Amino acid sequence: VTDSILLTGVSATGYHGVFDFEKREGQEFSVDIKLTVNHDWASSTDDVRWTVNYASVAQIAHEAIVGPPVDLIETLADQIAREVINLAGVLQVEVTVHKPHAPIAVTFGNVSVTRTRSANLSQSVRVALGIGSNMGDRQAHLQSVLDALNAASEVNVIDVSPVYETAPVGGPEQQDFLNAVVIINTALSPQEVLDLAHDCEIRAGRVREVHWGPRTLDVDVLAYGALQSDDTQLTLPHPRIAERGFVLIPWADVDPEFVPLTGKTVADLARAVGSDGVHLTDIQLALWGK
Ligand code: PH2
Ligand code: MG
Ligand code: MG
Repeated sequence: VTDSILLTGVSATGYHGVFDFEKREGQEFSVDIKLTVNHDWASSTDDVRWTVNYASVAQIAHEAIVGPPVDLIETLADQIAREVINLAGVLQVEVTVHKPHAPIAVTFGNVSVTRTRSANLSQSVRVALGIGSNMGDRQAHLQSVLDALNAASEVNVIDVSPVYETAPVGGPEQQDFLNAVVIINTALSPQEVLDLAHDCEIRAGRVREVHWGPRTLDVDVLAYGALQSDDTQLTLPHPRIAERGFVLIPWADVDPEFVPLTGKTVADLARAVGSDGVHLTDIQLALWGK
């Protein structure tokens, strides 16, 4: 990802420094912050909720400057970096703290320190994918999703549910499905996850002939962290999860405590919908791919 947000010159009087007179009299501190983010989702929705609000970032920097005095600007930079990296969607942050009037006995232009922190991929967004197949080698099609996810960069495959054989819900008369749910952690944007899901479907030779008809492979994004979106391309959480045993039963096996809908865990939703037409198989998918 190469998108960024640059915020410069957040300045205020602070009382940081090694010397007593610095803590007593105070002086100007100025902070620059460079965020590495992913603009895909924000620009496609034009919605500030899907990006990092730079006003919140400025607020964090300002509060650190005017907050409790510390000795070193390194400490100040790190405090700001720690808080900013925890904002949802920040992949990396570079914080520079300037102390333009530092007590230095010779003429100088400026002095600053920079602290960089990266989001740990294992702390990135948790995504649930529902996978299904009812044509051709169904098990091989499901396995191909795990293979593709393992090969993708910025994706950590966390878990895969047991495989269930399920009666088709809706659509024309068709064969039973094999269904499972995969949990990944990823730094990809929702749009990138959707693109990856579509790549998997295409590689399995999917053709979209009949709406809700038989398919070699269907990969649905069930949830992207706590993101709620009514984008027509990608509604999140997936709009029909609450009615679908073939999604909820396997999902409850791998992430029962996750809360996709207000106040209801996956386990709650699975209990409510029941397991009619959803039968456990002994098929095991290879989590780390083949
Ligand atoms: N997918 C559908 C419609 N109906 N039924 C089952 N049992 N499994 C599916 O994956 C499935 C379905 C649309 O995506
Ligand atoms: Mg589907
Ligand atoms: Mg689909």
